[in-house]
Amino acid sequence: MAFFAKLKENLKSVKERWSGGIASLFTGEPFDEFFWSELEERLILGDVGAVLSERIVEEMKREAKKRGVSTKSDLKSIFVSEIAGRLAAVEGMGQPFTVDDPPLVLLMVGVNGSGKTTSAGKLGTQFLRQGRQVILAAADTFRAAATEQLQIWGERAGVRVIAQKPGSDPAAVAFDAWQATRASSADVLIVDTAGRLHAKHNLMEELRKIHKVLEREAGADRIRTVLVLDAVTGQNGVAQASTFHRILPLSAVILSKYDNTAKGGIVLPIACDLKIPIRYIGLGEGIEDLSPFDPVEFAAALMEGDEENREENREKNRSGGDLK
Ligand SMILES: Nc1nc2c(ncn2[C@@H]2O[C@H](COP(=O)(O)OP(=O)(O)OP(=O)(O)O)[C@@H](O)[C@H]2O)c(=O)[nH]1
Ligand SMILES: [Mg+2]
Repeated sequence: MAFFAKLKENLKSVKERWSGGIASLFTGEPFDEFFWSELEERLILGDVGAVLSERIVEEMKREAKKRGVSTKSDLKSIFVSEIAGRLAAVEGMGQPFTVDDPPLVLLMVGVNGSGKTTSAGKLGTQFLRQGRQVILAAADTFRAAATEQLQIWGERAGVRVIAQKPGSDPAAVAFDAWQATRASSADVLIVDTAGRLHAKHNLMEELRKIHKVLEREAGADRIRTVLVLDAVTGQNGVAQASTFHRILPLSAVILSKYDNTAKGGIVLPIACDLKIPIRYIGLGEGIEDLSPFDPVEFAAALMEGDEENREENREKNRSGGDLK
């Protein structure tokens, strides 16, 4: 329950900064062209992207006409179902990984500092709590402190970490870790990798090599490539996701640092344009702070600000203040 409350609280803070502005558009009076252009603008400001924002607004217009809706408040449910529907249409959206045929291999990828190591630790903890035996692979051999950081996570979670010395071949670490997974009949192997800029060809090739080794040893069906995307990145995150997806098809996005972002609209282009499911969101730095992404709750939370805004307006009315 605390977990759910935290998610709600987090979505609330997102709403206050971005979607609060969206919710306040949907009050009372009949709508006009100005309403639609304002809505489109706010979607764009929230990282939804220009083309997709326009498409969402067009679809809403069509739906409003079809249903004969004439007031802004009546448009709310159309908006919520438009957003939730688009997100939920992506296979796997909001669904945590399951270990149906162990061992499951998760390859964590992403740009520098996106939250890969932290997310690997959080995921390891969740699997452990499900009674699964987990192994973490420190395949970030680039940064000297990286292995140590993963080992700290491993200790905290009570998970075994397979590592080699700094500078060694990350694909060799992945190979070793797979052998250890097999030898100990572990259920889940989580491979942490070094941060890499998606635009750097040689670094992306290195990633491909790690994947190739795992694929050869474990078989493609067991491997899930997981992009950890910093929610604060904004529109550049879409470019990141698109490039990683082209190099190695992604099974999931973990949207990290959701607690830090002023926006949240990036989930829409990731889902609608790239068709990658957002399976989890990171809600803080602690081991507990990873939650499945809930598309319906996300969409509904965008409208929750409305109640508060109305209350605020009522308050201003009572004190004779300006409603604006
Ligand atoms: N607030 C918040 N901070 C997070 C979250 N996830 C990770 N962080 C923080 O982000 C920073 C970077 O996290 P790491 O897990 O080291 O990122 P990384 O992708 O492994 O970084 P590199 O290995 O250097 O590429 C750390 O200070 C984490 O505590 C999150 O969901 N919320
Ligand atoms: Mg790391």
